[in-house]
Amino acid sequence: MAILGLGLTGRALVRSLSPFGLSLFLSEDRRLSQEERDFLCRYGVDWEDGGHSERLLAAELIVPSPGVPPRLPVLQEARRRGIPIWSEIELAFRLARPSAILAVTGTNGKSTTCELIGAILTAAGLFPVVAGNIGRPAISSVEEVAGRPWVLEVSSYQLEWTEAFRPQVAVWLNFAPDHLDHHGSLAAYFAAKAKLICNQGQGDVAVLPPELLATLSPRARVVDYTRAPLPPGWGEGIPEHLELDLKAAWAASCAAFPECGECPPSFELIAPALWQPHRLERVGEWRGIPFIDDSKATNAHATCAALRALPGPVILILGGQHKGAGYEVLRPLLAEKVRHCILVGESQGFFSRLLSRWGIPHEPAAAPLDALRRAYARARPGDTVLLSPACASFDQFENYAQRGEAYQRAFGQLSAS
Ligand code: UMA
Repeated sequence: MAILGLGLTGRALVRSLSPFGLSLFLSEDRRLSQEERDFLCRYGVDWEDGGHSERLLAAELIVPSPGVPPRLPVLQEARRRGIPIWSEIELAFRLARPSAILAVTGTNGKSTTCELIGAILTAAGLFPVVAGNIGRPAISSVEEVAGRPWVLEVSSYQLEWTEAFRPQVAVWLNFAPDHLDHHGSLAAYFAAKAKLICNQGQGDVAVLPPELLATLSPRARVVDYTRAPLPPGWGEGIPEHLELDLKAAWAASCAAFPECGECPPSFELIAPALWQPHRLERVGEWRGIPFIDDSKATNAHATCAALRALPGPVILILGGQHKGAGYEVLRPLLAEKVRHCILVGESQGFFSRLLSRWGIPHEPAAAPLDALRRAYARARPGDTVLLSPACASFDQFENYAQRGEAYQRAFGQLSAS
């Protein structure tokens, strides 16, 4: 078996599969560090680095990491030769024996919804395991999840290479342009997401919003989560996008385990799951101006949700790695709520041209301390400084969490100064 990429997924695959005595070959695009070579050696894994060669084509099965683009020539060739290509989610699905699978996808709100389902099922005494794109590869939880509910966050990158993956309850929260650089087109991105429900049949449930129902014909029973009533006392006063995540989580939990609906837990047990790190996270206040870390907003729609949730005016830290989608949806909210934008990352030039056209004041900064200094210099009493970049983090950081942590550290430096 060949594994492409040695990130979180690649490492989890090596750890989980090597005890089975399989012959594993790992292929990595960049040069591996000494620590990574030692890791592979320890598990008896053969490897190549600095690119993907035709050696991959000798494998009986290829498992690409989610970030590996589907158009990679060697993957195309493997497909042409009929070599099976499965994502790690597909492989984990075939190996695990959970009591039920509740899988969540969508452009935004996936992680929050998964954590909420986890909290609801935990409160019902069902001992769920939450894994997937949320940061813990599904393959790592295959043994632990036996006989327990499996709550999986699945991205379009992971769905792309699925074949048999079939959750009993599939939640597709929303759809907006994103990841066009990876999938190549909006239609390909949509098709990858749609694989979440394509193997479902009678007895399964698809939890969807009405706008997706108009374009899909699920075989599973459909629940429109936007109309699902919440138990009394749940979610009062929370931002609209979180209320939708909560409704989806409640609908999914009740669909998988109807007993949840008979005796809803107290909202206090569930509420902590609404507030994810780096998702509208209030870091602190300096000179009376709050700083909010929304590093998890890696597309324009997520930044829109953040701007809607805040009263304004906002000094917005924007930019990073552009993923090919448009930003037009941001325009009215920028005009309404944003006093000034601080532009960071490799997309600086792109945003500078766009915001000049839209008449939004902006300036470039070298992230993160310089960006925060500039943001605070622009802020007036009553403003909020918001990091909600609408872009991926991979131009400067390993992931959105590392970006959020870097800004939180910089805020600590600034407020101590
Ligand atoms: N690599 C190659 N060849 C390539 C491309 C990459 O060898 O052509 C190598 C890279 O050099 C690197 C490794 O692959 O060493 C990285 O693999 P990866 O990018 O798939 O990252 P992982 O560390 O395995 O993390 C992945 C998800 N990453 C992506 O989808 C980009 C994580 O989601 C997920 O938490 C993790 O698996 C566990 O399931 C992150 C993400 O940004 C949070 N997801 C996107 C999103 O939520 O919008 C989809």
